Amino acid sequence: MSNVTKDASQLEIDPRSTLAIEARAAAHHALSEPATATNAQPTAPPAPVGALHRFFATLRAAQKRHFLGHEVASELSKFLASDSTLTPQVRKSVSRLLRGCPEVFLDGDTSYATLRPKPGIKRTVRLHPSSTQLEEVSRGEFLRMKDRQVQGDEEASKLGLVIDFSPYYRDFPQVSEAAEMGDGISVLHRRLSAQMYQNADRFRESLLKYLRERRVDGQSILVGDHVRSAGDFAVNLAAVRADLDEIDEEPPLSKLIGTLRSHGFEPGWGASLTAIRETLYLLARVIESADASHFADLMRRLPLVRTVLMVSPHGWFAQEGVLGKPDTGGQVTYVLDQARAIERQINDQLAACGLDATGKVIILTRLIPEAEGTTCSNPREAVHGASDSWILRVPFREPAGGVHPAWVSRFQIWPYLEDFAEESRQAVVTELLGAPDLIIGHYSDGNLVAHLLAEQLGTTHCACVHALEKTKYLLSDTHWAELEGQYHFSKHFTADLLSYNSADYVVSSSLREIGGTEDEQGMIEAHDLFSMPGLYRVQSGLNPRLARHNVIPPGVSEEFFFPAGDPRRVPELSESLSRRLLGEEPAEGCLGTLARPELPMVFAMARMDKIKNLPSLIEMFAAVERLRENANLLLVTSLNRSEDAKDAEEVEEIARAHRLIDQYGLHGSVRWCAARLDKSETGEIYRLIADGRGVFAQPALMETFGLTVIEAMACSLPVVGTCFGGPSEIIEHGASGLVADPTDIQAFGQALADVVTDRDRWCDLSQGGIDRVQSAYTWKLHAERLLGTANVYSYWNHTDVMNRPALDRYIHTLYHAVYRPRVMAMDR
Ligand code: UDP
Ligand code: LCN
Repeated sequence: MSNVTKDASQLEIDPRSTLAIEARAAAHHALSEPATATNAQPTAPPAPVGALHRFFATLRAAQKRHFLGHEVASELSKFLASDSTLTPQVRKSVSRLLRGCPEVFLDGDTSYATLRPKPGIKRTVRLHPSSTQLEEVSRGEFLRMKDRQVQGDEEASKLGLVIDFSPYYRDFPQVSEAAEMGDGISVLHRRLSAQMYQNADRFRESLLKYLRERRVDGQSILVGDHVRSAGDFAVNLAAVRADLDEIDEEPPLSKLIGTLRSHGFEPGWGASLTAIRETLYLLARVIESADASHFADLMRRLPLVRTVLMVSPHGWFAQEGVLGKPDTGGQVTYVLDQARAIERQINDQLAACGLDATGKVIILTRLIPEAEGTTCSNPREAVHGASDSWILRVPFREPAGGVHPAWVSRFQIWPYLEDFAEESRQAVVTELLGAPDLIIGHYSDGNLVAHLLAEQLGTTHCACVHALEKTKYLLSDTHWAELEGQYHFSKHFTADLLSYNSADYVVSSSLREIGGTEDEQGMIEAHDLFSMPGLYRVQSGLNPRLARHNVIPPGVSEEFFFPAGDPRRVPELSESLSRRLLGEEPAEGCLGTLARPELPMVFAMARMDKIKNLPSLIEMFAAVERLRENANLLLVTSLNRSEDAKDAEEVEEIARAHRLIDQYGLHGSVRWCAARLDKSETGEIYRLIADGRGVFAQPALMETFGLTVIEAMACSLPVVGTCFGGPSEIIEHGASGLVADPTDIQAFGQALADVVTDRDRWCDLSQGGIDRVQSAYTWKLHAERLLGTANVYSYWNHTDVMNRPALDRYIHTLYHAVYRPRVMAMDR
């Protein structure tokens, strides 16, 4: 065994496991991008080898063998600052070469590194002391070297399972420019439609077949069954357009439908003469010319989705009284808001297409009999604010078939999911009277179930990511075996590989989730090349450059999250909330008496997970005098007593926070409330804190997106957000909030102090935050894009130009040979 093996207790969550944080000076790239897939290992161009030898020697002096991205970046900036012999040219090229490098290994006297010449592209290289140039090594060899560090030579040299998805994506379009990352739909569409136009007859036939098979409520739409050939289709199209052109005044829709039907067309092309003419114009352009942009516009306009199934099994899924409970946060808010927005968008689209039908959305989750006062034991519940959206709860089963009564942590959920999917399939088909038109999976467990259902029902699968645990827990791949008892990462990461590869398209909330930036590896990208020693080596897992990744950020509910100056505020709600949380004698569950209640509040509200890093906020508050003197700290979490918590991480975090308040003597400046606020109260607490010129703190060690950030911004409350993950993309630093490094206690604390002590700055950031959310983060935008994207992917899947059968068989094999046996061996 080598000296890098850690025991499980040493394994801390580290946000920066995949992130480099400094050395960001260089603006260009040292290596050019390979023309082919990420697996390609072209020859490296000359590198500043002398300087690299010296840099790796300084790493050796640190007595460590493995350096993660942020450590490489910080060591590199120290090295560049200390070595005065380096010429500017050499400095620049070393910085470029190692920019965003996710890891360096020192293996004996040879140094290995992963280089990232561009976001989403990795090279594996090594440097031997006697070498005069960097040597490319294969991904397999690189992973074997990594395993050697943990397993020792003998074990690591054995043949083991290698997972490699790259052959299945050989012909799949990929983004070539970093700027296109997150816009997979455009790239896919451009490339595939160009291919299709090369065989125009085949394309017309396939489009006709696709349109002819569309149904709404069992009724034929768009094109009638009797239009059999592409030739007839084109002739009929010209004829119907000519007839429509002769109509001068807007006739009733029934008459327009009569005209359509007389030429073999069915309803669904529009609700008015103008709309039908426009859509048929797009169709004519698509059939006659090779213009992909018309094709995308056409597909987005068509009423192809009426019923949607959303899958979100874990946590406590309900509309009230659950946020802040373990495993229960933004995803629940997101799914409920998404369901409402999607239903609304489907209804708008069906009406605009002239169809007399309405949309229906089912949210499938888990039924928890021991519901702790929530509605989680209710099998069917109407979604508030929607017309025909429902929460459908299906129980988890014990091996003998009985219902499992209690909540199950997201880390222990795996053995229940296959039975859950099977029972849910029947419930969903009964509820919708057939298969849904679209299945949206949420997070790892939801996407595994969505994958099983989509496969059986033949439906398009859209995967929403929310969070990827591998990037949250430092070294959770390499040291999976030690963590298995508590976290079951072997099942979790395998499920992620299977379901995110099987989904037809993947929706992320931020670019960080996909291919990251030039300085930081993205979260999907972190699943491209990794090893779980003794289990398998992943040579190509999730490729962030495939044109299946799309950034479609969520929004905030405008009903609850509006600016502080808005007349919709309810004075009674403000007063009662202020009394409950901020008053001299607060409600039960609030700890701490404030010596100077008139001071602005540094406010944080989050789950008590390690990753949320709330105890560090206490340290920041204590460490920066300017902050302590000019503000109070308000924490709102669902629990504030360890003895009430059931989740192991929660127990630890609560205890740590209490210790820090005692240690720094912060009584008198901290109010800590155990509360579960409903949405109107949440909106109002942000506004109350904004009334007092406070600030919202989001110091997470890693945040996939961060709904609280946009909620606070929408409510006029300036935010200081973490530089790790989504918040750094939401907040334009200095304009709509501040971004700071939460591992730098002083820096984050100073940023908070800057906001509360400078009135002009506060006003600018407050207004900047409102503007940012209103222009970029609305649910309407989200629903329009998500459904438009679904139409396009669903068409391309139908045409089978993406070679799915081989990929599906590989996923099936891994499910049965790797995932399932491990899951079946778990207790339930
Ligand atoms: N939330 C809440 N009470 C809490 C903690 C969180 O109401 O004690 C809500 C918060 O308003 C937001 C969501 O839960 O809507 C948290 O979402 P975010 O994306 O910030 O974090 P997550 O918990 O999903 O990691
Ligand atoms: C999960 C997270 O960790 C958050 O960052 C997101 O905002 C939330 O899901 C909703 O997507």
